Amino acid sequence: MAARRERSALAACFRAALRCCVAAVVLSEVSGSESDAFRAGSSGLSAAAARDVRYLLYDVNPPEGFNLRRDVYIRMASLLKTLRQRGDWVLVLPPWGRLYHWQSPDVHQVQIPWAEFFSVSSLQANVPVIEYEDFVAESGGPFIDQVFVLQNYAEGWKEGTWEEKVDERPCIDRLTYSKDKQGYYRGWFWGYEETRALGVTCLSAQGHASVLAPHLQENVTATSVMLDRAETVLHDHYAGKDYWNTRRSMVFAKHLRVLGDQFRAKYLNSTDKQDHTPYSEDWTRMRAKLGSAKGGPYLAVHLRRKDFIWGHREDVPSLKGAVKKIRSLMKKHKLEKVFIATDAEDEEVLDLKRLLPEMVRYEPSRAELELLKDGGVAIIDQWICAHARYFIGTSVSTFSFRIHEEREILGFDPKSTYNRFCGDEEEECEQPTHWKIVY
Ligand SMILES: Nc1nc2c(ncn2[C@@H]2O[C@H](COP(=O)(O)OP(=O)(O)OP(=O)(O)O)[C@@H](O)[C@H]2O)c(=O)[nH]1
Ligand SMILES: *[C@@H]1O[C@H](CO)[C@@H](O)[C@H](O)[C@H]1NC(C)=O
Ligand SMILES: *[C@@H]1O[C@H](CO)[C@@H](O)[C@H](O)[C@H]1NC(C)=O
Repeated sequence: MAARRERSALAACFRAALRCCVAAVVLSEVSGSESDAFRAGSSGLSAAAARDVRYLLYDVNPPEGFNLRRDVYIRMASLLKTLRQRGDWVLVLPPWGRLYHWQSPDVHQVQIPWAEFFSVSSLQANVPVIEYEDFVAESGGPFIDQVFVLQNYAEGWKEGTWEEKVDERPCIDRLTYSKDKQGYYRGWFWGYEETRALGVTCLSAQGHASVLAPHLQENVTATSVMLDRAETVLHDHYAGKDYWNTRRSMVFAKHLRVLGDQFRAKYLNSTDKQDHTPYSEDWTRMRAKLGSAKGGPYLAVHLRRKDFIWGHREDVPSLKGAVKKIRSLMKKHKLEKVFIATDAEDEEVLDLKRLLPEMVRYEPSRAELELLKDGGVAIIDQWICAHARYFIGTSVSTFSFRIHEEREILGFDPKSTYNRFCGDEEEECEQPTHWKIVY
């Protein structure tokens, strides 16, 4: 109880400070476009204190990669839309960091705001979202009222009787949260050590994301609710209109697109004008006709290695096998240049260069890497792959899947997009599915 009081006192204090801050802005005589920009940013703050805002936060199982996390965002945005049918919910963007694949040494890769990778105003044109640090500022401090750790049902489900359901249940796995001396729950919280939760319980959930909505609306009164292990719930309607709206709103941050475009122009003779890939910052206006994009005069390849080859998967080619396929595609499509995106170890990249000396790669300098981080570099690779005349990716890699979607948005002929390498000995090499945009 003392804890709760302390928390509300702190919250009130924060709110008061905010109101002062807002008042100060109103009183001061900022003028012109600058003041408009500021108002656009701060109006959310002043309004939040007056509104009955509720916050939805979430996190994903730590081992999951960047591109699966992008997919979980789509599920949460969909849940948020359902929640907003009854209440003023806002989605809090989970800071990026501590990802298993982001291994560049000595680069600080935690507490990364979404704005470093995505255009937040584009996301906001789909659902109301705020960065975590804005949540802390406007909600009254680094406190989350209630964490629900999502899990399956201990008993599984009876065969042939799939039903959608949600129930508070005892935790199946050991909790990754523990109580501190004051009775607050401490946990990872994206690397924000001062963040605390007032309650943590486990919620068994089976079904699509919006199956959680009635529970959060009717049985939970907490203002801020965090769903941990959010990947447990499924898409509401995979590849439906709502899915695509959210996917289309995930516009890459402008600085990353600019760097990718500069690279295309400089090394690949590729510009939007020549390639028929006009882009609008406003995704609601992007509606390229299928087949209208021509793409730059190069073949683009996503060659996923590391954990994909350690398991000796039969659907992933040897380097030799990949190069053979690359050469045959270049010949077939009369392309002289090939762009390679890969997570291969340095040694393997050297082997690849020996087999394919003409290959082009985006290799950031140390300073660029520090600035862009592994996530930004990966996005630039994806952006360049998305603009090629022809693309071939790696079997069941979410990194490749995100490139498919980006090319679909740009209006490429599906034949030039939904391609993947086959394993050297793979007999039935099924190609990726074409998912058409629903506008
Ligand atoms: N720059 C760059 N990084 C890559 C490439 N392929 C993989 N990576 C890195 O490796 C990570 C793993 O790929 P992800 O697709 O995000 O991880 P995932 O969600 O586990 O997906 P899978 O590819 O399906 O494993 C990416 O997030 C990148 O950090 C690439 O071609 N270029
Ligand atoms: C709310 O909780 C009650 C009691 O635990 C439960 O019976 C009911 O189904 C719950 N309602 C929703 C919408 O989850
Ligand atoms: C670049 O492409 C254009 C047409 O798309 C072509 O006319 C030009 O010769 C190319 N330049 C180089 C250096 O290859």
